[in-house]
Amino acid sequence: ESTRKRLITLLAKKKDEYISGQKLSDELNISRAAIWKQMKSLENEGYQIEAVSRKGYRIVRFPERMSVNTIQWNLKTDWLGQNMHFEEQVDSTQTVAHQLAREGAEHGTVIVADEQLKGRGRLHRPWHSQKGSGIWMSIILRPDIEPHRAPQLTLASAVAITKMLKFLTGVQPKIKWPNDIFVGDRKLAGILTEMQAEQDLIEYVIIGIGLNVNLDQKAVPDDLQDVATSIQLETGKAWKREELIQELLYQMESIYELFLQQGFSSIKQAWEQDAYRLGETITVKARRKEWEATLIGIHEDGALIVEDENQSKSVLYSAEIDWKKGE
Ligand code: BTX
Repeated sequence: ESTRKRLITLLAKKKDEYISGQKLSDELNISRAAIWKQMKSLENEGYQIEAVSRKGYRIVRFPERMSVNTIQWNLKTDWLGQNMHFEEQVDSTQTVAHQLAREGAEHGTVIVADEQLKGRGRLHRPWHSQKGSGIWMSIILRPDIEPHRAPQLTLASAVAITKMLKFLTGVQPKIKWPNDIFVGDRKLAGILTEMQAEQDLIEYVIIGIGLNVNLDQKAVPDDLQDVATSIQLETGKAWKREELIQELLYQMESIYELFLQQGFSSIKQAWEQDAYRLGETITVKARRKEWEATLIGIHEDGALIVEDENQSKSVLYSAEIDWKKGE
């Protein structure tokens, strides 16, 4: 690691705290004059650094370009994202995550990309991941739970995303079972959960999150014009992705801990509170059939509960739901 990178890491650790020149020179093993020179070069790259006598140095503003440093700068998690990778361009952060997980990457490792060339959704559907316009991120988790519970992590992640959106952006998101976040009838975000497991042991789970942030109408591809939305389209302004990622990881970490300690049922209520078309008639596609039903909610274990016109209830573990045909 270069001195420069280590210097940024030291400065970036705490948002509002100063670090003394002496401490920096001890940790990096370079002279005070060399540190001053490094600071000047950082400033030339767009960092704004404040120097206060007897206190030390502090980063006030980061450059526009996203990096591990700009994301970790104000990250309030204990473990999630403390190990982080950032790539300018990848095929898919999922692929990178699988590779890292196989090589032993620790629980809570996060991979963020500025652009994906082959972003993917479920069933090999493509996920449009234009440069600089969204959060394209994968999270490696190593939960000590039975493999059949892994889909609950998708629902838990959806709750974390809605909490972040409501808290920071004021957008009113709805969770469409099992893995999408909608605003109105347009998709704002999608979650792709993949798992490597044996019999009754999870080796790792990868939670992929795609969230459209600064995508304006012109940038939305033709085939997604009626399908997709972004935070910018919903709020009329551009957003700093780092800030959203920091809050999202913070929400994810606390919901994950709740999930492990108290089980999925502790998240069920939060999920249903923001459920898409709860109590309304929807079209359900499952078990090679398609029918209209009322969306009742989710079961204690995360399964979808729907009720048909004869008041007969179904509990579904795999299904696609859509708004009522003809609407
Ligand atoms: P999904 O299969 O539920 O949704 C995929 C469908 O969503 C596509 O068929 C298309 O209709 C629509 N779609 C494609 N791109 C977008 C977009 N940018 N915004 C809105 N709608 C879109 C959802 O799958 C899960 C997606 C996870 C994506 C993340 S990004 C980070 C990680 N890496 C990776 O390759 N995938 C995940």
